[in-house]
Amino acid sequence: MSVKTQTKDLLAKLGVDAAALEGGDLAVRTPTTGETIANVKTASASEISAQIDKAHDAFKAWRKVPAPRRGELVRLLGEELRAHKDDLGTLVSIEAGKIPSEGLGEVQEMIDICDFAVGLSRQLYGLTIATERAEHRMMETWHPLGVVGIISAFNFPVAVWSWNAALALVCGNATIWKPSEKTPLTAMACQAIMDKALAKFGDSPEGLATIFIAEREGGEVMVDHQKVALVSATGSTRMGREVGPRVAKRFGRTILELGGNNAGIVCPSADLGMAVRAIAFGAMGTAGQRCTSTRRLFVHESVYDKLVPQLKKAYEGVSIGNPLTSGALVGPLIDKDAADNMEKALAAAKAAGGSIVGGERVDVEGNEDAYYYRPAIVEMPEQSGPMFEETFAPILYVVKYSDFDDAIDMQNAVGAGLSSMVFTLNVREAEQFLSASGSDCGIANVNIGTSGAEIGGAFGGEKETGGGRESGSDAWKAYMRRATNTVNYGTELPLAQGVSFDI
Ligand code: UN1
Repeated sequence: MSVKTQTKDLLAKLGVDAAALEGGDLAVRTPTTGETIANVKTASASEISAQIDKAHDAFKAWRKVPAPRRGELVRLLGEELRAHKDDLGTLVSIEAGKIPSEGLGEVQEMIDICDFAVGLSRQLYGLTIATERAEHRMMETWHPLGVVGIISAFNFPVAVWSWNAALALVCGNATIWKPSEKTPLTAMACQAIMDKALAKFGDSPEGLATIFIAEREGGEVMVDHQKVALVSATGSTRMGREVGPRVAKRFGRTILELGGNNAGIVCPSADLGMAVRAIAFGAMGTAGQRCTSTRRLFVHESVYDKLVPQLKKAYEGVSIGNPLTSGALVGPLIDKDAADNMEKALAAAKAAGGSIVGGERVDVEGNEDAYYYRPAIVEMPEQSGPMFEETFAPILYVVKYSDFDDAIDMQNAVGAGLSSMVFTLNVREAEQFLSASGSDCGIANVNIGTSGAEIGGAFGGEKETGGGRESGSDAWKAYMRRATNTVNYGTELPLAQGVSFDI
């Protein structure tokens, strides 16, 4: 069966109308073979605007629905995702090129966040705060925000939507989603799944949770629209630099989850076997196309000559192939641009004195328009050149260090601040790494890789990563507005700070 037919069958099973896959202006390709698998229609600016207006009306009704009842919609979404996990996971493999286990893992992440959000729907709480005035009560309440616009990237084409949508919906918001133009089919499948949950739920307002397929200009309509209270954008730092100020200009809110240039430090006492496995998954997994992928490694001089050969062995042995037809661990890069960026970074690394193992293009099933590469390890004399930038490809730069403070400084010396790890059995090093003067990232791990975070924690990072937090912990607060309420249940009207104003 051709991959195009397989895609059509899967989409039909997931509930997407076959007519939506042909005749549109946006060609959709699979990175697994490079062939075009659908042509979908993009939305016009006026269609997007009308959709936002409708979402705003839906929000006005949805905010009055009790939060635990809103949780029921997300519970139903989780049930539908459980029922369609295999098909949606395979579709992720087709459209984003992930290996089956990672495609399924992404859908599991969606199910997990739904479970989390259902519980959260009974825990949207505010504080009661001591007041300085007699017979008064001061408290805070959290209210729904409005329409939440979601922008997601190709590399997590379904999970990132669910982190945002599950939380936004239980918090009483409407959502409107612009998926990456590289992965519209998985988004259409998610919408079909959402529609099933909405139908089972019964009485939700029309237009509560929708998508639109568009290129950049379509996204701009949403970014600039006054009725979109919050834009949650996941993607490159370049995209965030544009979205952030545009939304701020109209005093909208943003959650930005942008690039990562994640590093690890391997200390003298590290369990090297564990470190090799964590580094291999972090740097080669998802073909280096996670925002949490491991890109830089600082290895203590006393273990360098043990660790690096083990890593090279793992790299030489790793299987590269079509995720749909082989059991390979490394799939394709998303497209030619990604391949060009990988080649450019490797050339720059070489010019900076790097010594490279791997990094060659690999022919898979003779598909010229598919871009498979052997993951590369680049030993660098020092941190320089391309190490300071995020290249969305499986390149791992390795630098030797002798002083732990220097290693932390090198780790923190880049623009991005998403994820980090240290491998050590030394409690002083571990605690220093996690302390205020340690890693400056939003995620700092000990004896665990940089990628593959659970949904229970807040996800996001500092500096050029944008500062936003999604997913677990109290990330929900970004999807709500806070009101401080003071109630006077006495017969006097005392003023704060002892001010008197007798009339
Ligand atoms: C991303 O690459 O945009 O921590 C998100 C991880 C995943 C999410 C990655 N849970 O690697």
